[in-house]
This record gives sequence, structure tokens and C-alpha cells, in this order.
Amino acid sequence: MPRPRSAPRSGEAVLSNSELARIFNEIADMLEILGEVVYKAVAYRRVADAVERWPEDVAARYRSAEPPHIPGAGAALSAKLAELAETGHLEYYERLRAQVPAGLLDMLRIQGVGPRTVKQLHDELGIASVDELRAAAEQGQLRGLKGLSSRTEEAILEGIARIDRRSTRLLLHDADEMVGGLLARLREAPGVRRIETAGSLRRRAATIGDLDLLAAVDDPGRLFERLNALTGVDRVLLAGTDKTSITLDEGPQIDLMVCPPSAWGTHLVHLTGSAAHNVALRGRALDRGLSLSEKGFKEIETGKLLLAAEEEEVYARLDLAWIPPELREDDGEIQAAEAGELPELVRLDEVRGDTHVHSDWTDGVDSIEVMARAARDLGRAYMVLTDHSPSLGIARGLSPDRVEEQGAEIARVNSLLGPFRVLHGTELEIRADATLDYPDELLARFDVVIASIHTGRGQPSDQLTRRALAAAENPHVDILAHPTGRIVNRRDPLGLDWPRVFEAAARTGTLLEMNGSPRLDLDEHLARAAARVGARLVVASDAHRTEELPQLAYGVSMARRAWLTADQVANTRGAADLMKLVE
Ligand code: DGT
Ligand code: CA
Ligand code: CA
Ligand code: ZN
Repeated sequence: MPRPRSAPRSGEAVLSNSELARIFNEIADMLEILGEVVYKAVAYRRVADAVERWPEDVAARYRSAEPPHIPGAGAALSAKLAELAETGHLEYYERLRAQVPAGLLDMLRIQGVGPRTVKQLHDELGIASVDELRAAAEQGQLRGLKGLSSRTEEAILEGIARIDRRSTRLLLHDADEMVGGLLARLREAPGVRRIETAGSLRRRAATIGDLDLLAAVDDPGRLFERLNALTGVDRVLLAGTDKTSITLDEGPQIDLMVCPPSAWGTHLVHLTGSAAHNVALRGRALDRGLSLSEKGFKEIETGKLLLAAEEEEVYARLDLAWIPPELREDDGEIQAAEAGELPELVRLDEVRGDTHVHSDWTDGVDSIEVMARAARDLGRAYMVLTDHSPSLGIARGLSPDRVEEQGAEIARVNSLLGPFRVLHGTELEIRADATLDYPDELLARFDVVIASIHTGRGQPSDQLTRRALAAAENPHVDILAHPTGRIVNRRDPLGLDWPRVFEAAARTGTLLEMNGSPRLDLDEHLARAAARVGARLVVASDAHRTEELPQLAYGVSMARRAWLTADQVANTRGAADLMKLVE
């Protein structure tokens, strides 16, 4: 049985170690900004570090009245951890937040800007936000302060540009969530015949600049009114007769375009893009004596307008097969459509099982049985349970004995839920020295082994490559999980020698994961490159709770953007065939 955890009652927030650490670090930041004595901030940071690395769930230990002995956490700090663990809140933290303007904490996100600089900038120049800091740096006002120079100004501007680049584009998952409710409400608006997402969201790009919607309506005015009246709409940027832009209170701009139903096809092609794809289509239209815009095709000689109510008609007039939105990046899809060689892209309903799922035996939230029932309810035929190996201390990785016990629990769940199957897997850490975290004899006993790199990420590229190759070459390793280690908008991908890794994967039959969590790793470009040299892929959710199991769909979206067919995605096979493939 799993180690008893004081289980989170549903709806109640239980803070993870990294959330506790983040709050303690933020307290330290605020204390420094407020100019408190240094040792106080140091104490909070020390405890934050220890909590972050603690091998067990600290909040759970507090809740079960067995607080761990965290070095540096005396009575006062321990009481604060207890308050956070039990209530999810901390009075003291809230009080500090009321004292320190949020803009000052934002400034700490700029690389190279620490609390002391923030305090100095605030005290001496009254700067209280990133925007004010940018303006001051641009105007050369910082170099007058003690310890700062024109080089600091440049570094600060550079740092601001970097966080801008990171934070302005919305993660696909978040964009879906934002647009879902909005679409449903607009669909009910009087006179709306059709409404769809367009732009990068419809192409399923990993990040989205703004949300584009297209509606076919009889009366545009009524729809715009409806949009403007929606709660949460912050302001209307531009209200035209066929186009409006709004921003939500939180989140991105939304471009809503409307069109008559008879011109839906050309409008949807236009607004879906990409711009490069559209440019190529227009060129093709010109070759045929036509000028293509969202309104329709105009015969250049006669000026006659030819409407297209469906996308298929647009492509047909250009002698092309209809091109799935995920491929519309001007990356070979037009040539393929012309030659009748578009791939039959893999679909979510073809995926039989999920190859990367966690439970509360390591860092997941739900039990094996609960995860399995939820996967079954989503229509999957199997899932590979891939809890962590021991060296991932933070995730309470499993000792060999615990692996054995887990096998028994899986057998019990399988006897309950058959024909659904839980396959016994592991997410095996590829250690910093390129050795693997379990001995071969133990690895041989798993149904499926997925290997990944979480530690030693700062190594030079050739050592990282060596680690990935060592895993691929081990006959017991079946899948390389989230191979680049990126997290969209948060963590850059590792720079491995990908051609070598993909060659090894293809040669050894090691599968490469397309992880559907906000990692989206591999991305579509690397996955396409891997498939080109004959490697196969899998799509997976990396779910740590039941609510994350549907993330598998994002792996499929990226696989489609990588031009993959069902045959190239190994888990479109049933459990038995997958096991045969990786044996
Ligand atoms: P985003 O918003 O940065 O994630 O990317 P998109 O692709 O959604 O771009 P967006 O919102 O600027 O425009 C939506 C679509 O409108 C785009 O995919 C194609 C079309 N479009 C926009 N600007 C142009 C343009 O300058 N030329 C052409 N041909 N099409 C354009
Ligand atoms: Ca867009
Ligand atoms: Ca747009
Ligand atoms: Zn995982």
C-alpha cells in the first residue's frame, strides 16, 4: 500500500513543497525590499531551500501532526509552515503583500535585479513597476545611482525584453480554457449560424499571441453587442462593422471577425492562416487569374467575385486537397496537397493508451485505481503507470521493494477493471553520470520503461547527449520521455545533439515521447525530424491527477503538427502490440 498521506479532501488546496518554498522565498524578497535585518530573509530562504528538496510532502506531514525536522525552521518559521499546511494561507505573508506593491515583486523577475536593487530604485527614484523601470533605464536615469551604470541599464532592458518575450504569448492549454466558455455563450447569440476558433489556436500552435474567432451571422451588430456585454470583457479596442477586438480582464486580446455564411470558407481560410500559408495560397490564385481575399476569389479579368462557403471549395479552386489547419505553416503542405500526398494525420480517437501517468505512490495526487478508472472512462484501453525512480528524491521515487509492492497493487486494480489494463512502468531517471537509476535485472521486470532527465540539467551538451544515448542504447529502456526538458514559457529546451539521438532512437527502436502537459515536448519540429529518420513516437499526458489525463490530446495536436500518421505513433497500438514493439 502507498505510504499513508493525509489525503487532501477534495476542494481543499494542499500546498506542494515547491509552493511552500515559493511563498517563503517571496517573504524573504519582501523583507529585503522593506529593508529588514538581513538574517531574517536569510532564514526564510534557507528553509525554502530545504523544503523544496525535502523528500516527503511537507504540508502532509504537518497535517498529520508529524512535522519533519527541517534545518533552520525554529519555532516561529515552523508555526508558519503549519499555518500554510493546515489552512493554505498565511496571515504574515498576506500582511507583507499589503505593504509591498506588487510591481516591486514583478521587478524581481528581471534577471540580475535583486531585492536590494528594487529597494534602491523605489527609495531613490520612486520606481514601482517594470514599466516605470523600463522608462527610467531608457532615459538613462539609473546610472546616477550608487553602484549602477549605463551597463546596468542595458542589462535591465535586456532582462525586461526577455520576460516580455516569455510572458506575452499564451500557452495553448490556457487559451483553450479561456475560449471555451466564450464560444459557448456566443454560439447562443441570436443570428449566429456558425462560430469557430481561427488563427494559431485553430492551428494548435504551442503558444498563442491573440485569440481569433470567426462567426457567420445574419446581423453583425447584435453579435458585437453581445460580446461587449460579456462580463470579464475589459475594453473594446476596435469596433468595426465586420471586425472587433476586445481584451479580457485577464488574458489576451480577442479578434472577432464576422462574415456572411456564403463567404465562410474564404474567411475561415484567411483568418486561420498562417500568414505564410495565406501568402502562398494567394500566389497560387494569381497563377490562375484570381485574386484571393477573405471576401472571395475575384476574377482579375472580369472583376467577378466567386464565393466559397466551405474551406474545401477554396482549396479545390486552387487544385489542392483540403489541408488540415495544423499543417498550414507553409512548410511543404501546399506541395503535398498538390501531389495528393498529404499524410493521414493521427487522431485522438486512434490513440489506445496513455504511456506516461503518475499516481500518489510518487508525486501524483490520485491513487492508481482512481487514475485507472478515469483513464478507462476517457476511452483508453490501457495506461502505463510510470512513477519515479529513487534518485528523484523530491518525487519520493520508489525503492525496489516499493516497486514490488506496486506490482501487487497493479494486479489488484487490473483484476477489478479488466479488460482495461494498467501496465507496470517506471519513469527512470537518467543520472548525471549517464547511469540509470535501477539495475538491469529490475528494469527487465517492468512492462514499459520510460527514461528522462530531471537532474544535472546544467551539463554541457555533449554530456547531456551522452546520457540520452546511454538510455536509448539500453535494451530495457523503451521510451525517452520529454526529451528536451522544456516547459513552454518557463524553461528552455536542453541543447542535445538531436540528429545523433534520433538516429539512435530509430536504430534501437526507442520511442520518443510527445508530452501533452505544458511541456509539449518533443515539439513538432523535432518530432518531425525524428520521424524523418525513422524514429517512432508516442503521445502521453504525464498526468499527475485525473484532471490532467485529457492532456493527451495536446500530444496528439503536436503530433499532427509534426505530420505524423497513426502508424508513426506507437500507442495507437493495443497494449499487447505495444509491448511486442518494445520488448
Ligand atoms: P498569433 O496570434 O501570433 O499566435 O498568430 P496568428 O497566426 O493567429 O496571427 P494573427 O492573429 O496575427 O492573424 C490571424 C490570421 O490572419 C493569420 O494566421 C493569417 C491572417 N493574417 C494576419 N495578418 C496577415 C497578413 O499580413 N497577411 C496575410 N496573408 N494574412 C494575415
Ligand atoms: Ca491570433
Ligand atoms: Ca489576431
Ligand atoms: Zn512524469
